[in-house]
Amino acid sequence: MKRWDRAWRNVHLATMGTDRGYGEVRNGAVGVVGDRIEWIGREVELPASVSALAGEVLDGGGGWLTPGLIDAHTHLVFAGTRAEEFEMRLAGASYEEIARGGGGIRSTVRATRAAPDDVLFEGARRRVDGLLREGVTTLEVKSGYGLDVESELRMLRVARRLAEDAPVTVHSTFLGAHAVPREFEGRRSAYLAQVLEEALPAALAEGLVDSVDAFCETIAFDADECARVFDVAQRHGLPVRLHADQLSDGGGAALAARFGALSADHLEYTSPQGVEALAEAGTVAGLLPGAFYFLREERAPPVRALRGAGVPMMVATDMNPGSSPLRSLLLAMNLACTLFGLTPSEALAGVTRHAARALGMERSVGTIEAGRKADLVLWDVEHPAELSYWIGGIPSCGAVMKDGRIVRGGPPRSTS
Ligand code: DI6
Ligand code: FE
Repeated sequence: MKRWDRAWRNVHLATMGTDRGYGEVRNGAVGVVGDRIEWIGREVELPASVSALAGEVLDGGGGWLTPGLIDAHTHLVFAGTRAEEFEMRLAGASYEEIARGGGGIRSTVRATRAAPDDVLFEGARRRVDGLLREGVTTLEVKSGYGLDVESELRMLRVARRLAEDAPVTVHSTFLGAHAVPREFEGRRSAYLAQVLEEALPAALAEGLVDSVDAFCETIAFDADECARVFDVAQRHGLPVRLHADQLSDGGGAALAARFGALSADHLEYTSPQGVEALAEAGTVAGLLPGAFYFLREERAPPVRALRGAGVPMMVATDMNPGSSPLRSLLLAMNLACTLFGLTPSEALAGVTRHAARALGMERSVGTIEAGRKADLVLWDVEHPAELSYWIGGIPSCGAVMKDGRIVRGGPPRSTS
């Protein structure tokens, strides 16, 4: 009886287990039992020959092994596109003007409510496939394009179905407080009551909610309204996250910190006081360069201040049809470096270690360490910096291991 089910050898490890850098282990090996990592280290330190230890040996061909990538902020369940609004914005209209004119989120709400479940699922599944090809093994999906009870539930059911249908862990986030729907125009308080007294409890009753988010912005909900959402979420024992300070300083970062949010995301307009509040609360800063780039924003998040205050920084696609139709997490990494000044190792930490923390999953995924899930990706690159270096046309993702089993790319070379 072999000690391990399978083992990787002849690989360099970017463990992401250190506060800085890649946590490199050159010429490494990893032992896997079931869905967990059992052992990591240099191959020369193995307690016996790898073939004596493992039922199956995977030869990484001298490539790099990283933790499975994590896209910790997506709105990838939706119907329709907003390509016509893209044309309007290129012709000079602003994102806010379009939203105030009945477009924006409400446009996608109309399309999503009208779409049958299977259409919603198939569209989301195609978008998930693109992430899987890039080595994503965990992702988050938000509701927020339904904005009535049944449509919000349908979105969250699709999110759960994605995890049943694909080799990916899905964290589902309730975002009923994304926008006020047309039928509640002028009746914001009544809409929030529906969100908090009907939609959220119904979603909880079906086991569809892992965390609760809100859009804190002049075109969405103010800090007091978001605080109402957080109060109810925490009464239900749910962690919270926030879309904060994206287009203006609405005190979102400080609000998120006050409630001990897992993460506060966007942060382009976050003040130094907001940065300090995030640092004190241990809240992760979610950097979403796709929205910054696509909306042609001019003010970047205060990355230097976040770094100096020791705030962990996560990077995600924010994949959504309106502000960030970005379907590549690797491109999000490149944009985070090029537009926000992250280093390549910070960008990789942003889609592994810190992304796991933004989902409250840091004890199970996000690093290559004994006891963590065996979610691993083999890359045919000479250095892990290539993952954020190439602009599109991903570095070849040689193989993906999810829960200890190869789910894509076939074993590099397997000897039993
Ligand atoms: N912030 C965003 O950038 C997206 N939602 C949010 O809260 C925009 C979503 C959309 O425009 O459809
Ligand atoms: Fe978002």
